[in-house]
Amino acid sequence: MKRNLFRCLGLAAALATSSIASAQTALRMGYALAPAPNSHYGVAGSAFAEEIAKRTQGRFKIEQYPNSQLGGEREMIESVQLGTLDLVVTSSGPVPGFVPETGIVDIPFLFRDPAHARAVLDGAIGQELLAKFPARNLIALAWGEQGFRHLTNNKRPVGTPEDMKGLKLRTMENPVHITAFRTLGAAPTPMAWPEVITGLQQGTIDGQENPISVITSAKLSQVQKFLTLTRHVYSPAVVILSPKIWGSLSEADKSTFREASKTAAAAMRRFVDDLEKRGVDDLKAQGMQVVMGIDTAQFQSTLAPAYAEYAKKYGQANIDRIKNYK
Ligand code: EAX
Repeated sequence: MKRNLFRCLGLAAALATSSIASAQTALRMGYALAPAPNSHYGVAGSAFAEEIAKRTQGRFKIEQYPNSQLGGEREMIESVQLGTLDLVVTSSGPVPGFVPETGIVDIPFLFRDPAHARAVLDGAIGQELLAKFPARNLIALAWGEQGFRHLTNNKRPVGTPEDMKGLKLRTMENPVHITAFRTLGAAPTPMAWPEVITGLQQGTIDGQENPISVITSAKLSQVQKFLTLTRHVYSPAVVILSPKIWGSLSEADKSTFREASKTAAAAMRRFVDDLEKRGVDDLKAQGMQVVMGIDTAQFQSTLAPAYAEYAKKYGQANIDRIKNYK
């Protein structure tokens, strides 16, 4: 009698466990840098994971794959498009290769400051851009943030466009950036992030450009001597979901995923704000020689031919709409 009872209890427990397991869907999320608390991507990933688990009572579990484990950002976006990866938190770098219109946000010296950039991206303009992703088989949930990009290199302190001449500069796989650095006189080399550190160590590239958030979390002071606070581009991030997953969600869960991505974006922005306060001092303490600023107008006038190309590609009215946004 007792043995039957225990057998029934065991069966009930097994059924209960398997029903919880089958009721839980694990989603894989990839990103380029360290997990929380050591990078803005990790902070976004963990904030998203916690929010999803809480709001869906554990029906969804986010499994994070940090440190470019699943490849460079372009590769991860392709995997999300194909449905072999569920989520990616990526920089805007490779995105114009999938959604061409987004390249407008990568134009040098377009955004005045973080508040301007956040207002544009969270407002009508930014939401219009996110709405262009589904036609490219990607679901963009929210704009996150990396911060303003700066220049690092091993050759010399850079203070003017003249100093850029001939610099073998790694850029993201982004046509707007490649045009900009070629126009400034550098030798731009588009390269996926996972190859950058080795390239700098081996001298195949002299420098790269990234926000303080990336320079610190990737410990670039170990492979780069000079930093110039160029603030040449505001670098957004974007949380992208696979359309395969999106199509399987109820309306309520779709709203939950959007809200959780906004929570992740807010966590990213807080992380970047905090790092901007102390990141340069930390990099100086780690031995980097820092040029604290440039004559932005001088760089902008050198970039005139690039701006003419951008106006042709994106429309001067669209560029001005962002530039003048209050
Ligand atoms: O982690 O490829 C890049 O430079 C991007 O900023 C990337 O997110 C770095």
